[in-house]
Amino acid sequence: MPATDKYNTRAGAINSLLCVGLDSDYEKLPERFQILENPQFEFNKWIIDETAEFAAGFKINMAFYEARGEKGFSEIKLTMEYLIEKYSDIFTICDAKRADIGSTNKGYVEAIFDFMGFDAVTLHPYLGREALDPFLKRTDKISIVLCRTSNPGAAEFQDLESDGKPLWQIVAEKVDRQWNTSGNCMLVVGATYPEELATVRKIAPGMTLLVPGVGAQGGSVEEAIKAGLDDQKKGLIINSSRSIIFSKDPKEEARKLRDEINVYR
Ligand code: OMP
Repeated sequence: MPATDKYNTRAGAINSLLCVGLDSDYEKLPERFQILENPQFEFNKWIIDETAEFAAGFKINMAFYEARGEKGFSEIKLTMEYLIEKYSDIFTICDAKRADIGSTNKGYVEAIFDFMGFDAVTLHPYLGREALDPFLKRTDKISIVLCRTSNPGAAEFQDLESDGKPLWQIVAEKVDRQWNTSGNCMLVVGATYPEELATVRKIAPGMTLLVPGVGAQGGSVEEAIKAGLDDQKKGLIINSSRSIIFSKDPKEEARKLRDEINVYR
């Protein structure tokens, strides 16, 4: 099954556009997990089991694992093995923000898609389509390209204009019209920029958008949903990490956010 279908099937089956971010910073784990042999994996396993019924996707940001060297890397692998074995219908995103020259990208493709088994990866577009080819030609997987990021300083480069258009709009147009020939691209647009999100939706009416920035970063769920839904009232992957996984009750927080998203659909 193509990976876009995998996301849509799961989102439809459980009526949810929620992606739970497994940003399992070791320092922030409850002590009962920190003392275990595989603390990040055991924590993830607990979060996954608690939130899976509301999750159309899980996103693992590699930074929080790479910080622990080879130990962290093995805990991503354990987490992916668990997801593939127990929740094979849930869409998995490796948030690595990769991209290099083409020959180097081949290594990232093998590590992320084949060794770890993710369905999708986040990529920055700076090196251009030619360099990203090893990702794009994996038609069984999804390339999620950064378009308008959620951070306060996103404008520094992304708002620079060429032919009267900001760079993020050019990225949205290129990915939609030239890179997505196999239907295996998505775009990242932060919930913290709902106006830009609405513009990206106009530029790319049929594209699925990964939207981080609700919860800890303060983006409005209502504004993001209203700005970003496609004409089928779908087409969004709403990610929240810290505000779910480090809350008192991750299950309840995931349920609340799933329901809040659905209210505005
Ligand atoms: P919380 O702010 O804790 O919900 O985490 C947001 C997650 O989304 C982190 O893993 C970020 O690295 C990631 N993210 C952004 O916050 N902003 C972006 O523009 C893009 C991403 C991403 O690619 O997922």
